[in-house]
Amino acid sequence: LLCGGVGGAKLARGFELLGDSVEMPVVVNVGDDFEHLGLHISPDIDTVLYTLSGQANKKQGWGLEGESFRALERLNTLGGEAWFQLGDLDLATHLLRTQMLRSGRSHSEITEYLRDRLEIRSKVVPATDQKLRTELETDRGTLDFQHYFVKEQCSPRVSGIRYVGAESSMIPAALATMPANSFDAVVLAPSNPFLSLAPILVIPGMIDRLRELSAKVIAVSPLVGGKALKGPAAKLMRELGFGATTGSWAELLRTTYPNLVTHWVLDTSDQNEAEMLRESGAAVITDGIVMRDDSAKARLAEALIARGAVDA
Ligand code: FO1
Repeated sequence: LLCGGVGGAKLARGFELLGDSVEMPVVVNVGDDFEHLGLHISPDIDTVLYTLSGQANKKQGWGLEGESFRALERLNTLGGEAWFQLGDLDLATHLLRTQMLRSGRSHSEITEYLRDRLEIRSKVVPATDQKLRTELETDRGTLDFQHYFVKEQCSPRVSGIRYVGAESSMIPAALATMPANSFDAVVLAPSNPFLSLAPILVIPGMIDRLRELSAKVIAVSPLVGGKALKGPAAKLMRELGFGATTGSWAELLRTTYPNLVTHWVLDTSDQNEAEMLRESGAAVITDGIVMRDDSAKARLAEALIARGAVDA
C-alpha cells in the first residue's frame, strides 16, 4: 500500500484488521516532513503509526488521542512559533526520532523501531531514507509543504509542485530486496495524487520496482462526487488544470504514470464516471470507499482483495 496521511492510514488499518491472512507493507510519503523547533517531524509516518496502533486522534486527523498542548501554550507565551500544533504526547515521538536521526540511524530503522514499540503488525516503510521535500509554487511565493498546508491553510493558489531532492533519493531497501512477484497487488491509497502519491512515485526506480513486485496495481479514488475525502486534492486538481472529477483523477494518473494502474476503484456514487472509464477499456470496481469507522475500513480492504482478484 502506497499512502500519505489520513486516507491511506485508514485503508492500512482496514488491511491490518483483516488479520494474519493479509500481509500488507505500507510505503509512506515523506514529502511532508520538515524541521521545526529543531525537531524532525514526519507527519504521514506518524499518522500511519498512530492509526495502526489504534491511538490516532480520529477527529483531528493527526496526532494522538487524549492529547494536551501545554508545551505549545507555553511556547506561545514565550513568543515561539506555535502555528504547528505539537501535542505534549506527540512531542515524545519527535524528540526520540530527532535524537535517533542525530545518532546516525536512518528513517527506516527509526520507523521500524517505533512500529515494534507500538506493536504494529504491518511493516511501515518510509518512501525513502533520503531527504525529499514537497514544495509548492503559489501566488504567495514558494512555500514548503507545512507552510502551505498548515500555516496558510491551503489557501494560496498553486501553479506548480516540486519534489526537492527526488532525483538523488532511492527506494527503500525493504522494497529493493523483495523478490519479484512477491505481492498479489500494489494498492495506491485514496491519497492526494500530487502531495502524497507523487512524492513516492517520483523516486527513481520506484515505478519499475512496483511493476516487478506485482502485475496488479489498484488505485482507489481520493474523490467522491467531485469532492476530496479530505484535504486540498480537488482544489489542487482545479488549480493545476485538471478537473476535480474522479474521471480527471484517473486521467491524471494515466498520463503521469502510463500503464501503471490496472484496476480503478471508485465510489458507488460515481457510477457515471465509472461507466466512462470502463468504456475506455479500464477495469473498474465500484464500492463504498468512504471509511467512517473500523468496520468500513476492513470492509473496503476486504472488497479490494476479493474484487481486485477478479481479472476484468
Ligand atoms: N495539521 C494541521 O492542520 N494543523 C496542525 O497544527 C498540525 C500539526 C501536526 C503535528 C504533528 C503531525 O504529525 C501532524 C500535524 N498536522 C497538522 C497534520 C499534517 O500537517 C498533515 O496532515 C499532513 O502532513 C498531511 O498529510
